[in-house]
Amino acid sequence: MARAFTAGRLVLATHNPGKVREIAELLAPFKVDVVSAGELNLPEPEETETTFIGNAKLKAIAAAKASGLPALSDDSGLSVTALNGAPGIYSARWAGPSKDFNLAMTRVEKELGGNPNRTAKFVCALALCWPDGHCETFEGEVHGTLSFPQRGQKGFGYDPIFMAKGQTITFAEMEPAAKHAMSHRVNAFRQLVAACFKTNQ
Ligand code: ITT
Repeated sequence: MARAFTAGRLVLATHNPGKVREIAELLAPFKVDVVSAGELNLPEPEETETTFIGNAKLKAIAAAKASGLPALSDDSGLSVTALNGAPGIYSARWAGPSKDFNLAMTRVEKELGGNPNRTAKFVCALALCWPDGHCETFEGEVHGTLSFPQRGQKGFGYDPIFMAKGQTITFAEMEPAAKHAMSHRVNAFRQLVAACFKTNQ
């Protein structure tokens, strides 16, 4: 059985403001006081693992040990079928040191070239880790297609080029609540809540 989250305070082990916003919104119905790694001035660990789950654990363990509080991390990315799953765990790194996602999305389009296969998925691994090193991990996905040029101003990262299956607008054109109804992050978050947050509702 998964370890229950019973503390009143949780560190969001991410330095990505888009993730902080989305995860804080998802946690809002629960009685949890949320503080981000940025607010605590925690260092950004190097992502040395080869899987989303591995990197999520590494980030949450680092934040939990540094803060003495349970920490929730998110390792996520875009996986493009015709690019053999790239950029995948390298999704943030494709944006370069200046975190320029125009650059990253242009690279995806360029590498696809004339390939007609535009299917892709977003993957999100969540890790909830405690200062003693214990972790609970969850993975969610949302399948869809890529669409160029970019459309929409909402969301973050690769949202302007991703259309979930059955949708005609990109994630960046959707209201946050609509993205929350179907996203990879929500999918993983629902599993986390079912396993660890039962007593907090
Ligand atoms: P942290 O490690 O501090 O959490 P990061 O941005 O480096 O921040 P990742 O290593 O997990 O995070 O990189 C994932 C990238 O994938 C992220 O920078 C986004 O560009 C992209 N991504 C993840 N979820 C996304 C979403 O819901 N919409 C659009 N892009 C997303």
